[in-house]
Amino acid sequence: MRDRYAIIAPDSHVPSVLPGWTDTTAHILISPAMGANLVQTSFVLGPKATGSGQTGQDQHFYYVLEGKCRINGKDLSAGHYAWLPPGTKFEISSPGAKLMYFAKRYEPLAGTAVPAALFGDAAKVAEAPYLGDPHLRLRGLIPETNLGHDFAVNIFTFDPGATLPFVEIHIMEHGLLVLEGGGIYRLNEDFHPVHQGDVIWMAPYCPQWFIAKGPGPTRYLYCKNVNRDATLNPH
Ligand code: UGY
Ligand code: MN
Repeated sequence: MRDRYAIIAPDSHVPSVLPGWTDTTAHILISPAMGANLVQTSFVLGPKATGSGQTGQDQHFYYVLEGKCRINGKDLSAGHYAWLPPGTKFEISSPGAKLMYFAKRYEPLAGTAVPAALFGDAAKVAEAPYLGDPHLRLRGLIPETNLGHDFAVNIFTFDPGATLPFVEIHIMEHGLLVLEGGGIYRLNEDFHPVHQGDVIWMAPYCPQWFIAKGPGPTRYLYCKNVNRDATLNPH
């Protein structure tokens, strides 16, 4: 952990008991307690798992890594996801699943409606080459073209040896999970090997770059605040 980033590997996880959840092991990986403006939590749901509550002023995003679960009446399995707007009750049940969860305070935009709840399947979302590189492909799971959305969740796929095209420095903050493969992440001036299951927090303006190793593809799931003038809307 550094001031502007953290890499949280599975062997350091310590579970939390979360009110509203039964038969569930939760690891809160990224949170405001470390200076982040987002939350990223891993949920391992047992055979009798239930979770319920209210999104309140936040938006929730659930991505199914393994198994099956039901979120607000929709049946989801691996690769499926749910985005819940603020002010939404949620009811989750499962016979066993692993979920990755992201949440962020929703920032309303005057004159623009809050989008309705969204359910999807990552496999059905079209992949596009990133900045013209066919070896680096992006899937946007939330339609960012709707300015009502202030939070993007994407999946990046890198062929072996593919890289982010330049060292990024940007106001947006990321929470990230390596879904498959691995490589070397540059964060600030530091270079770290990362593997499947590793989580990375990148604060705003943290310099970031990545090169994927082989032999297979590398995929990561990450979130990003978008579509708001954060210079004028401090949290
Ligand atoms: O969307 C992004 O900012 C992305 N290119 N960043 C990243 O993968 N670290
Ligand atoms: Mn970035």
